[in-house]
Amino acid sequence: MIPQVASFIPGEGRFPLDRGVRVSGPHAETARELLGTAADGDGPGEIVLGLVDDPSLGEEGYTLTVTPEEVRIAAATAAGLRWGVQTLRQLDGPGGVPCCAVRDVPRYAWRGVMIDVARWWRPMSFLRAYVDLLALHKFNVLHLHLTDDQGWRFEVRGHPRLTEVGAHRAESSAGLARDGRFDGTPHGGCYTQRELRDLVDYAAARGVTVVPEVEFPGHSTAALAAYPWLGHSPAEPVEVRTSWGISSHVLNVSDRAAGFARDVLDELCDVFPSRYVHIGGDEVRGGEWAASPEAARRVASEGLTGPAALLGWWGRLLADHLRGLGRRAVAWDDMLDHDPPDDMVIMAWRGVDRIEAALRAGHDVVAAPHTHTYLDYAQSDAPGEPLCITGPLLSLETAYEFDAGEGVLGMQAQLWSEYLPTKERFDYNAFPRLCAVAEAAWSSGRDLGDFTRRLTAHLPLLDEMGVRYRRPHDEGVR
Ligand code: TNX
Repeated sequence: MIPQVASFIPGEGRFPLDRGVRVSGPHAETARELLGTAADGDGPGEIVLGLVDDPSLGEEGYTLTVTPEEVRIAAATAAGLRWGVQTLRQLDGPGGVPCCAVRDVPRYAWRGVMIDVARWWRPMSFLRAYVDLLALHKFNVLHLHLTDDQGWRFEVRGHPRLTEVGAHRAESSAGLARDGRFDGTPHGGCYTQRELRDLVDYAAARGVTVVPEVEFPGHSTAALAAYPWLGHSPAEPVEVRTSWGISSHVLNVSDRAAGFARDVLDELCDVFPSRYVHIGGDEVRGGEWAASPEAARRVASEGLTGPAALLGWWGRLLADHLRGLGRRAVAWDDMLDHDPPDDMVIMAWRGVDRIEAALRAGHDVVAAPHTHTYLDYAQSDAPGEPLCITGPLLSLETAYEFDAGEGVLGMQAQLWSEYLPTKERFDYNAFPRLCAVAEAAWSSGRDLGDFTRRLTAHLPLLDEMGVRYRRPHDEGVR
């Protein structure tokens, strides 16, 4: 099982989990779908789901009892029942499910995976398959990075050029030339609000909340290409970026740009019911603000210390607006240096010390340190390893050993996608390290040897799900 359960007591015998097994109780339908059992199963075996009033199970804990005749899953919530079903699914092996008694509760409330669909658009089938994989590993947040310099993927009805113009870039080979895989053809794609609503529902049925991210005020070249009046050089419009790295362009601080951002958030909140909404806020270059008379006026009227503080102005503006919509803003930890509102959730990416700094400042924190959770980094320096973004080596062991400590809301893995243009490349970077992150996020203890053994037994399930993972300790396979 991955992630490891809190307690497991083995019993005698096995429960045969075949198609004819009857499933009853709340959420039986999703359970049947996950377990592949028939809707009209007529026994003899039975799986009984039941809600119980047991506060010690919390929001997501469950118990699972397997005897040769019957499986019982009990939880205080629908979420707990779903995780119990995922455990049952993982326990199934040749001859059935081994009899046992499991009691399990997660360590952290936020167990996330960020998928960057801005650098490369992915079909909905890809995202659904990843929702299935997240749920299998008991992740409960899919953080969707919907916009960046290289593409805007979220349909905004009030500002249609965001996707008409911003969802397409002139060529795709930038930064991948060394890989020799790209032919320089254009790249583009976006998601309609309808498609995204369907994804939200699909994920919710599996216990996964989709937390959307739209990036302000940096990483916004695609929006500037769509609406040049958002930027600093409307007479010389920028293009949707075709190279990676940090752009010098940022949104301006006009009332019109602020209104635009509010419009986007209104539509975003309409599509995504998540309590949390990510507003970006990372890697903002202040050069354009420093040279802008409009920015100077804003700095003066707001009594700010200088143009750099305009990042905080943006953060407060967006967080206030989201609060009015009953939501909470999440931002990358760059925001921490610019007086963010107390209720802003900080996603600490720049190092473990940023987790501590954000906690000290009294924020809710999601730990996402690049050294341990950036799965776009290479996992080996073996010669046959595919080209990855420049960064420290991040082995399976490094991912596994990360401990986010006490006091954080949770932790998450990042799959920035610059160098992961295809599903094969994405899978290869994601797995099996996502298994390690799943365990770091759910389980309280850590035992690398035991994890490695369980992982070996787990890989056939990933094969079955069509995942093109990197074989652990198999150097340079593709
Ligand atoms: C930094 S982390 C970024 C992303 C890149 C990533 C590549 C963060 C908030 N910004 O724009 O994709 O590095 O590793």
